[in-house]
Amino acid sequence: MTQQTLVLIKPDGVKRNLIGEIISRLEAKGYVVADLKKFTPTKDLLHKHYAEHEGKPFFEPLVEFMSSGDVVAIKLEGHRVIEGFRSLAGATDPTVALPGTIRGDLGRDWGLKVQQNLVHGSDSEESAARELALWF
Ligand code: DAT
Ligand code: MG
Repeated sequence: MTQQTLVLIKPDGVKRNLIGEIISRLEAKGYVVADLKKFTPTKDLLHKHYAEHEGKPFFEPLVEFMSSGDVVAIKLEGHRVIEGFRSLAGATDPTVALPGTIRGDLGRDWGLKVQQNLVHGSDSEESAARELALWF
C-alpha cells in the first residue's frame, strides 16, 4: 500500500540545522522524498493546515511559531508511510517521546512550548490528501 504523507520540518528544526539529520532518518527507513520545498509559510496557510485545532489555547501560539521562519515541506512516499512516519517522529511532547524517535532523540524541552517538536506528519489518509493539496 504505497502512500504519500506530508512531513514538515518545523522552524526549530531548520534553525538548528537538522534538515539533513531528519531527512537521513526518513531515507534510511526506505521512504522516498518525492518533492520538497523550503519557505516561511503564511498564517493563512497555517490556519488552513491546523483548522482542526482552531479555538484551542495553543492554536495562536502554534501559528505564530510555525510562521516564525522557514520550514521544509516534504512529500514523502512509501509503503504505509503515514503510520510509519508518525512512528519515526514519536510522541507530540519531546519529553515523553521515546529514544530512537526524532522527537525523543532530538526534541528539546527546556520549558519551551511543547509545539517546538521539530516535525509534523499527517495522521490519516484523509489528512495526508488534504495537507498535500495545501502545501504542494
Ligand atoms: P502532532 O503534531 O503530534 O500530530 P497535534 O496534531 O495534536 O500533534 O498538535 C499539533 C501541534 O500543536 C503539535 O505538534 C504541537 C502543538 N500542540 C499540541 N498539543 C499541544 C498542547 N497541549 N500545548 C501546546 N502545544 C500543543
Ligand atoms: Mg497532528
